[in-house]
Amino acid sequence: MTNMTRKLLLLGGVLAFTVCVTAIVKAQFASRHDPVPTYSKAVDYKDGDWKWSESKTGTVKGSLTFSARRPQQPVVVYLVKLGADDKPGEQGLFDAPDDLSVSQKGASFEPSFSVLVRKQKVKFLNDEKSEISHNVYFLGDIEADLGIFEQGESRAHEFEKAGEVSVHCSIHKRMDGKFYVAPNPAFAVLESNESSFEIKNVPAGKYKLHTWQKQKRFKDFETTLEVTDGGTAEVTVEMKR
Ligand SMILES: [Cu+2]
Repeated sequence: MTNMTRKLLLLGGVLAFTVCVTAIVKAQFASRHDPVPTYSKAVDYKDGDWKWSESKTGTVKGSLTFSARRPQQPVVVYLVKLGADDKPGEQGLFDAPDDLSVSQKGASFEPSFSVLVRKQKVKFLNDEKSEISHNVYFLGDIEADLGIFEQGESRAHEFEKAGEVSVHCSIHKRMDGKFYVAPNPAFAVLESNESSFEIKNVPAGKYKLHTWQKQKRFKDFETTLEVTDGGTAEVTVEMKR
């Protein structure tokens, strides 16, 4: 082997190694910072998901502005339907989306972050390769303890209430996750690189728009808006310190 060949081989090896490491780092980064919301497409559904008595629907379109650098974390924009007295009213009937399955392999929740909608069920699987028991309990706006369950078992919970949920395991202190349960399907999840949203097929009526941040660096914003049949309500969501 000539010196040149040796150098080329070495260079090739280093290159392959770098590509490999980059891919691994990227995958890690993706799982930590690019959560995959299971229901982020808001009301872009097949017929019948929103079983409101009226079929009049409109769109809510908006953009977010930030008074300072935003964290690499998603922001959820969601609508709460108001009643005749301008207080939160019935949120309407809608089909719950498919169950979300959460793996517990390697003593970590995967996905560790998700935006759900009320009535959605989450199934926690103890899919460990060896005999490791897990527990699941919730803290926050929804509190519950699903008990301890062994390898191969699972526990499910249906989220009736909207709000923020921290997910923990009493056995493994470092196992944690976070859910945000939206009150109805009229919401949008904006990843850290997104600053505009569109929520379609929103039943006509008055709403309060709110924000929820995975990392609370700004004051949450809220405003009242009206959705008219075939109309588009435009809103600027100002996230300030
Ligand atoms: Cu555990």
